[in-house]
Amino acid sequence: MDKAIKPKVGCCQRPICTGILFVCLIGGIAAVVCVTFLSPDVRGPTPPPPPAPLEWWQKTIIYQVYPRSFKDSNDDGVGDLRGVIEKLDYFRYLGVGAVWLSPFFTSPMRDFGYDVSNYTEVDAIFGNMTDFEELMTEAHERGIKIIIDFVPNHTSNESAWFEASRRSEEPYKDFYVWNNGTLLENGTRVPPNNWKSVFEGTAWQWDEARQAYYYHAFLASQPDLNYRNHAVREHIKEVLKFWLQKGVDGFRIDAIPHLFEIEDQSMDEPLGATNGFDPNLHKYIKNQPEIFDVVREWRSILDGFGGDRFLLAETVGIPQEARMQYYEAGSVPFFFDLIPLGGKASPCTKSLASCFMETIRDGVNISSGQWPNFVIGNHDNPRIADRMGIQYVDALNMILLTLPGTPTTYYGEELGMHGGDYRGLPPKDPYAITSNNPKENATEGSSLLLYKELASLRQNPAFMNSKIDIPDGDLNEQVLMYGRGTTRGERYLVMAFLGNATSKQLNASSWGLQGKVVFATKLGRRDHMVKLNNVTLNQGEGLVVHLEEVELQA
Ligand SMILES: *[C@@H]1O[C@H](CO)[C@@H](O)[C@H](O)[C@H]1NC(C)=O
Ligand SMILES: *[C@@H]1O[C@H](CO)[C@@H](O)[C@H](O)[C@H]1NC(C)=O
Ligand SMILES: *[C@@H]1O[C@H](CO)[C@@H](O)[C@H](O)[C@H]1NC(C)=O
Ligand SMILES: *[C@@H]1O[C@H](CO)[C@@H](O)[C@H](O)[C@H]1NC(C)=O
Ligand SMILES: *[C@@H]1O[C@H](CO)[C@@H](O)[C@H](O)[C@H]1NC(C)=O
Ligand SMILES: *[C@@H]1O[C@H](CO)[C@@H](O)[C@H](O)[C@H]1NC(C)=O
Ligand SMILES: *[C@@H]1O[C@H](CO)[C@@H](O)[C@H](O)[C@H]1NC(C)=O
Ligand SMILES: *[C@@H]1O[C@H](CO)[C@@H](O)[C@H](O)[C@H]1NC(C)=O
Ligand SMILES: *[C@@H]1O[C@H](CO)[C@@H](O)[C@H](O)[C@H]1NC(C)=O
Ligand SMILES: *[C@@H]1O[C@H](CO)[C@@H](O)[C@H](O)[C@H]1NC(C)=O
Ligand SMILES: *[C@H]1O[C@H](CO)[C@@H](O)[C@H](O)[C@H]1NC(C)=O
Repeated sequence: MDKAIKPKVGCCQRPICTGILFVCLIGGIAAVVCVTFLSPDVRGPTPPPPPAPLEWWQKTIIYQVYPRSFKDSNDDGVGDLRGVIEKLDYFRYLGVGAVWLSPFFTSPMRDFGYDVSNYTEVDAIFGNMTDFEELMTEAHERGIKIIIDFVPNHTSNESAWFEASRRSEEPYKDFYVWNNGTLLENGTRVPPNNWKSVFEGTAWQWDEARQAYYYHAFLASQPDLNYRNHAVREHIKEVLKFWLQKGVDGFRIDAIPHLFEIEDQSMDEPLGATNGFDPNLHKYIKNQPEIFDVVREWRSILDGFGGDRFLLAETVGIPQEARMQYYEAGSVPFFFDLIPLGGKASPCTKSLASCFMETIRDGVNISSGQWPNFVIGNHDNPRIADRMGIQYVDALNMILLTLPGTPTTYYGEELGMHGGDYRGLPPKDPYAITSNNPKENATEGSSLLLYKELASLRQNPAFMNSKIDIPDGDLNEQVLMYGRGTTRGERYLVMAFLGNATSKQLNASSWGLQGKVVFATKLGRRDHMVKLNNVTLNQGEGLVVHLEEVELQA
């Protein structure tokens, strides 16, 4: 386009081209019209339009609360919604603007609430609907948004929907994925195919009442809903509307890549397909293209309640292209890839710092206009301190809160908690953040105060955007380093030593001569100047350095 325009301009500048000036003029006008109206993006020197103002979910930290083990308000040994209400001031103190609540819906709790028997009812162990409504009001009064978990893929086998479906009652008859199975010559009935559940064994469960198999991607007590059935989709939309009317600000959608299986249930999966989440092995039961139509339908329901409602999709084990499709359908795909790093099952065998760098590169490899997000811990995994090392916890919190996009913190990580794998334990309140808190926040340099400082630092526009400067290659494979800033404004260098040595000296002169430390995980460094050609970092130490503008000689 540019090349086509330039010769015309040149022609009109010559003195003896009056004869063809008219032609040039027409051509020029056409070019201007063309450039102005058809392809505004090639106008070269015109500055880009100012970025759209950020939505609330782009400006906040999301704080995940698992209500069952968070705070027990009535001493029955189980955390509850009133417990969450009691901690709302703590969230504000921390600098967290949005809370994501793990499921609190009626459930037999065979999968810790991820087996819902009634989507629109509060389970009695957590309280009642009045408590939830009060939570919404109290949170909103403090400017805190509430995101709730939504488990659309399957219900509990104790759901009224499933009970009606196994009796073949309309409209619930085809609400689930039923199959008569295959009758062998010797009279034995077997499942229709070899599909396996994520947890264990065949994904097909024989149901005596209906005399058919039902499909369950997870536990046998979690029959999958049949999203090819229009009535199911309508019922689920009603559930979304129910909570939107209660004022919820968004949903985190569980296990969404599993929403559909291939329509032809006679298809066996490739041999060798095992349990688990490997996307390459489960090509018929995961990541089906129909998912995005459903996500779009949900997006439009949310938009009916205001365009700023947030849709966060849990998407473990999806290919990169699918990530783009989730964005395009109006959701934000949760980027999980930092979580397994450093652990026993880490997919990355390099140093922790190199693995983080590589994974962060993937995390921000999205189109402009798409908003990144990062998370390092959640309810499905041991604590960061246990997986990656307690000595790195503060630096990892620093990384999470200084990366571009929206960070999600699993509750307790701001205290550097560890040992919290509660799965399979009898109901109790293992964490009692209350008792940790006064001790923690009274101590200067505690994980909590560092977290609070970071939460405040990331309010700076230099951090609240989707841009990151990642150096080419690794300057040092034990030190994670990246730059943050606005296009024309302040710039910051984030650095963390994630290696094993007690300390590390490095030359970061490619970032400038010197800078002022605005955040440090260790006491005593804050507000000091550092010479970037000779920085010493102790093990697990993280710094955020305000880079000094280098004065150019005129
Ligand atoms: C500790 O945190 C509570 C909020 O949970 C706050 O009210 C209190 O002022 C904090 N104490 C200190 C010493 O920062
Ligand atoms: C809900 O529970 C609260 C206690 O948390 C109680 O005061 C209230 O009466 C209950 N509301 C209903 C409708 O049961
Ligand atoms: C869910 O619970 C609500 C309130 O108790 C009730 O009105 C509704 O019928 C229940 N829905 C199902 C599907 O059981
Ligand atoms: C499954 O079996 C029932 C009888 O138990 C029969 O009515 C139904 O047509 C069968 N479905 C299919 C798809 O063959
Ligand atoms: C029927 O055949 C299948 C497959 O060969 C076998 O696994 C099963 O045990 C047989 N059932 C009976 C009752 O013989
Ligand atoms: C639900 O499934 C579990 C596990 O398979 C089973 O123990 C329970 O009896 C089932 N409940 C109903 C109502 O079918
Ligand atoms: C970014 O993702 C695309 C796929 O969407 C891939 O082709 C490309 O190689 C990735 N770029 C980097 C730098 O990883
Ligand atoms: C620290 O050293 C141990 C043992 O050599 C190694 O397994 C671990 O990966 C190292 N940790 C980091 C963060 O490099
Ligand atoms: C740091 O690296 C730069 C560029 O490679 C080099 O010019 C400088 O001498 C180094 N400084 C020190 C103190 O090693
Ligand atoms: C870097 O600083 C340390 C002290 O922090 C000093 O011992 C060392 O000599 C310095 N190295 C260079 C190359 O200036
Ligand atoms: C979700 O439901 C579909 C059937 O509609 C099933 O294929 C998939 O495995 C289920 N996923 C989960 C996580 O339950």
